[in-house]
Formats: sequence, structure tokens, C-alpha cells
Amino acid sequence: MDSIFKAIQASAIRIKDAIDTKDIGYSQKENSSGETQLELDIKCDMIIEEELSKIYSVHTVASEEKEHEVVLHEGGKYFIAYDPLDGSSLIDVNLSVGSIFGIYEGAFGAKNMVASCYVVFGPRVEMVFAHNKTKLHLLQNGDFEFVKEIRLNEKGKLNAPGGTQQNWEPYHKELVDSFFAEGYRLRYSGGMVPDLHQILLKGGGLFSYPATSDKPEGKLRKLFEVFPFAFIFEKAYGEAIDSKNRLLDLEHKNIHDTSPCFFGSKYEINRVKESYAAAKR
Ligand code: FDP
Repeated sequence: MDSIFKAIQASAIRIKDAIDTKDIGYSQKENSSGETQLELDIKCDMIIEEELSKIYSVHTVASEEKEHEVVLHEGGKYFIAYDPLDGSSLIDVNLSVGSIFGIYEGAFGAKNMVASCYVVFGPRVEMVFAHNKTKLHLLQNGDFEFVKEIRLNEKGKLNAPGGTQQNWEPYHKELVDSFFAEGYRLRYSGGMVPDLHQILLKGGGLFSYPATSDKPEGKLRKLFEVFPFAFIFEKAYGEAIDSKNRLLDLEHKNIHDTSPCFFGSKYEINRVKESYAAAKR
């Protein structure tokens, strides 16, 4: 596991350099979700695959930017799903972006997740790695240094509601509004990594990306985004559900499957469960 952690750190340093210096123009290609890829998306994907291919314990990788999985070492035991540059549409306006990694043992699947990690590329580069605990590291002078363990409070103050409001179910809008009525503050940049990072570091709150009329299965991808963050939130004493079920109990059929998702501290997640259960009764 330590060698994987080091390979992710090496990728992060190279990605930071690519973000700072490389062309961010659109390529002629689309990813499997039908989004036009940036040259930078492709570059970051390549960097991560190169770094992970140096680690013999990595059996297979799956990338949000690739249609199919790639077998790296038949004898390895880890299956790593990664989103090389999440929120890359925010690059041209210079908002924070991130890379996300889900580390599975034996095969891809929520029940096989053994660790997860993300890197935020903001004014500073930070890495959060969850194995037994959720730990924050900061890139300083070319090295990632441990900063602290991340622990959520029982209740937070931030509300990050994703998805197009026009397409929300009325009961979802009521739920979001009820948090604002309780004094919660809106914090939403449109990048999953910085939005969830903010909730983790400010002690709690709610990030939601619900089922909507145009996206009944949600937008965010299970293996690359939803399961890794679910693991991180649980190890930080928070919770992560699809409105009813624990995200890490969900199955997937295709590596690019999506799910509605809610991440937060215990108080907010209980409120989500109660209001969705009442709406569906
Ligand atoms: P993006 O499309 O810019 O890559 O992963 C998809 C994602 O960003 C997440 O980072 C983000 O939380 C979400 O989409 C934002 O979606 P909305 O614009 O629909 O809120």
C-alpha cells in the first residue's frame, strides 16, 4: 500500500506541473461519459497510468478517461480506479481541481475497497489518504508532509447542493432549503474534490448530487468518485448514502456506472434519510 501511496504522490507532483504549464485546449476526443476531453485530461491520465505501472502490486487500472480497464501486472492484487482530473472544466477559470483514486483488492467493487485518496490542486497541493484513518498531507518543497487526521463533527454548517435545480425533485428542493433555513451556508464551486474537501476540513456539512429528472441515476461515477469519497467520509466519522442505502453497500455493473450521492456528517445524513423516506412513503 505504501508504494501505491508514493506512486500517487509522484503523479500528483507531475500533474501539478502539467496544470501549471501545459496547453489546456480541448482535444478531438470524448470520454465514456460523452464529455469532450481536454488535452490536460489525457495528459494526467497518462501520468497516473505510467506511475502506477511501476508498482507490481497493481493488477488493473480503470480511468474515468478510458472506456475499458487496463491490466498492468497479472500477479498484482490491487485494482485502482481513478479520475485523473476531476472538475477539469474549472481549469480555464482557475478554480481548484483534483484527482481521485479508489483502491480495491481482488476486483473492482465497493465491498473490496481497502483505501482511497484524493489530491486537491488549489493555491496549495494537498492530499487526503484514507486507509484506517483519513489523513491530510501537504506538498511542501517537493514532498508530501503529514498535517493531521481529519475528523468530522456530528453536525456541520455548509451546504453544497449539486445538480441543476430545475431538474430536482420538489422534496429534494425542500430538503436543501430546510438546511438554509437552519442557518447552513452555501459553498459550491462545481468541483467535487474542493467542495468535499471544504466540508471535510471545516468539520462537516452536506454535499448532495441527487437523482434528477434528466439524470435519474445521478451524475457522479461510482468507482472513480462516489465510492472513494464514501470511504474517506466513513473513515473520517461521517456518512455517505444514495438517499437511503450506504454507498459502500452498492453494486456496480459497468465501470462507468453512476449513483445519486450524499456525503456529510451524521446529523445531515440522518436528515436526508428521514426526508427522502417521508417523501417516498
Ligand atoms: P466536471 O463535470 O466539471 O468534471 O465529475 C463531474 C463534476 O465536475 C464534479 O467534479 C462536480 O461535483 C460535478 O460534476 C458538478 O456538476 P454540476 O455542474 O451538474 O453541479
